[in-house]
Amino acid sequence: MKLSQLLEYDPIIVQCHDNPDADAIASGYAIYEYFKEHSKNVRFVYSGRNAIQKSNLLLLINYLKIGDVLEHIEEWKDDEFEGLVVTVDCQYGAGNVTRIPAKYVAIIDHHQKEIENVELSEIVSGLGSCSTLVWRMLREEGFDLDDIKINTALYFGLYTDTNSLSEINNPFDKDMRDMIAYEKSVIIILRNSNFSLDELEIAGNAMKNYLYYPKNRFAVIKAKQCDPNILGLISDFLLQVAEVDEAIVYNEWPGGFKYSVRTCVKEVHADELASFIAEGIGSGGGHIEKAGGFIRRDLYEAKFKDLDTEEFFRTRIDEYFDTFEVIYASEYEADISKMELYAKKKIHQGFVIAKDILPIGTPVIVRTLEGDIETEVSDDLVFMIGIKGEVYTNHREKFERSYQMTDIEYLSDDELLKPEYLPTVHSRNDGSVIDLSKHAHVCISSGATQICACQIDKRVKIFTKWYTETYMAGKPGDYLAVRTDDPHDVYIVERDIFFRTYEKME
Ligand SMILES: [Mn+2]
Repeated sequence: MKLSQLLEYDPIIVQCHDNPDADAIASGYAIYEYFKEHSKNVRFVYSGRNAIQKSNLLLLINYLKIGDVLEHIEEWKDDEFEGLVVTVDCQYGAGNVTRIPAKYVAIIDHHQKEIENVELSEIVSGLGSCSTLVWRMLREEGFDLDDIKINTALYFGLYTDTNSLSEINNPFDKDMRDMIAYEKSVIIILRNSNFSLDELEIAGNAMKNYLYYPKNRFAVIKAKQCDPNILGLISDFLLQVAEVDEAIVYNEWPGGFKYSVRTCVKEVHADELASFIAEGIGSGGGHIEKAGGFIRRDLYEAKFKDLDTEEFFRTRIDEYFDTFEVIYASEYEADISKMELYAKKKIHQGFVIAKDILPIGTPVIVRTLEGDIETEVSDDLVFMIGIKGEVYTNHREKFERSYQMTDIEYLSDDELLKPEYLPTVHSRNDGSVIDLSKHAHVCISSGATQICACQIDKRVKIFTKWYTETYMAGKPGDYLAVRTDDPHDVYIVERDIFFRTYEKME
């Protein structure tokens, strides 16, 4: 979606997520200014029980002179809004943003995609901040980015959303960090106004009363009511304790519990844990290392009656660990006596010989809808594009054994489903971006590939032989597959892809 597509609407409401953070305010404000510039009747709003309290957000609002512009509305009491609601740094319909009934809806966000059916959507999950996304969209429109205050706000949005820029890995984030002109002195003040004295006391008291569970190395802290952003600061701190691999900090609100999750081991993604905690009683999500969520009190009480909240978090997190089987493919011995033999159908797929598009030795990120894959171009590396556009890597020799190469261009083959985000390869040397699908050709599986497979009945995380840093998650109903010619090539195939790709051998 392009920003200019939204110009046909009027009036417009730009809405941040509830209890907005700096990224939501900065990106929302930049969009608001864009609409103002185009003479739209536009409002800039956020919800959540409380008005913004956090010190640096108040300073930011003051700096941008938007104290009278940014409206806090607890809930929408009027009739359906006749214009367009644009949610920024969140997705219309998701749990972290109060619903404003509206005739038209648009989404601009950088979190994992939660909401599927909104046509006017720009959701780019790989980005460190929504500010980056807005910066990119404004540049595409040729919008004048000379406004130092907007730039400073956007920079601060990226700064706060990437753990003080320490978690930047996306080239777009890097571009903005390196290219944008901002007021450094303002950033220094903002980043050093993270706590109020009251909050210092809340955080200090909370930290004294941690609960630690050595078996799975997690710690839980219950804090008093405070700005939800403080939960993140406490959990960032808590995670840095050597004994702690997963940190959960929460507090109670009349409507439920707000919690923040931090993780630092590759077996546990924070977004997954956060969403597991809230399953059926709220919502949770975020990024691999940082996430959060909200549990609704009414649903919690209906399900757990008067279970102590400390006890709830403890049992829920233990359940999370019990629910998963972790498989390290390179040392895994699959029990193939319980599996059945399948052969790969003669299906079309895409492929690119890596060294044809980048020099050997180039460190790259392959960006796909499913996430990023980090690897290095080698003499025998082959990028494969599966039937749903999912990307994985292969080795030349194995590839040639299992597939027949053709001259058909990948994009011109109608048999292949094209994903909404066409995979790209980002060189980590110079930030250049190559559209993988434009270089891909079609290959046809020779049918020689045979696997043993069985349906799984619990959640599985696999560190495959090829990606040892991040796991591939499987859910009950998916298939666990082992190649017959390589017992350590173990992977998960989603149920619907499985039946389109493999057929049972008699
Ligand atoms: Mn954000």
